[in-house]
Amino acid sequence: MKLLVTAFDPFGGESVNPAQLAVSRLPQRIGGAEIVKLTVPTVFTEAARIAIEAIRRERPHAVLCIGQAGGRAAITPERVAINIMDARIADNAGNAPVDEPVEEGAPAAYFSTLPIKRMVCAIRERGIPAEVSNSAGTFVCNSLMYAVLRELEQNHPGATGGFIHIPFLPEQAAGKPAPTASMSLCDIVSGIEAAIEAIASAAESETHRAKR
Ligand code: PCA
Repeated sequence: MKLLVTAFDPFGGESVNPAQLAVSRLPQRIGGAEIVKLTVPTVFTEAARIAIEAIRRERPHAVLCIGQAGGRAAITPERVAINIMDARIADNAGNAPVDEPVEEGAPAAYFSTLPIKRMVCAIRERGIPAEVSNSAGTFVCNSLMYAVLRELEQNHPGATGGFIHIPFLPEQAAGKPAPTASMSLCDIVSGIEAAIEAIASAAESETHRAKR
């Protein structure tokens, strides 16, 4: 299977985005999946435009988007993306939409179509904290997850997609008031690899079932 993995550039005054660093360290193949990597800007609409362009070009079987959720203490596969943009801070182009839809007239929400519970189990089996998150927030990450799931539903039948939020790195937390949660890059990379193995093996059993 082919898996498109996206990450964001640094935002909100940070000099790194752990998602970008972690994705750049992923190998080219994980659990039988060919990994295609893409960095998108932390900019409303633009992130989705670039991701959708890559989906149309690469035709992946699955799409996994990854972003930083500073303050979280675990790797968190997201359950749902909602049709709202409500920014507390400006994105990297100075946009700060308030209570605007990602797409006018589109459904209120899309559920992740990745095996989020299996991903959480696989990450925990490596001794790394993980849990399902029921909110991807209302900033650029949520809007990218929403736009990707909508694109997959409308134009790529059979392809799955979803999002994982990851914590700050220790060096980011070190500059903030204690206690600020963080996770080592090594654990973040290992956790993402475990999640991708779960996605690949779920896709594999799906294919076997379809063939029978
Ligand atoms: N996290 C932000 C946007 C980019 C990123 O890595 C978010 O959670 O919306």
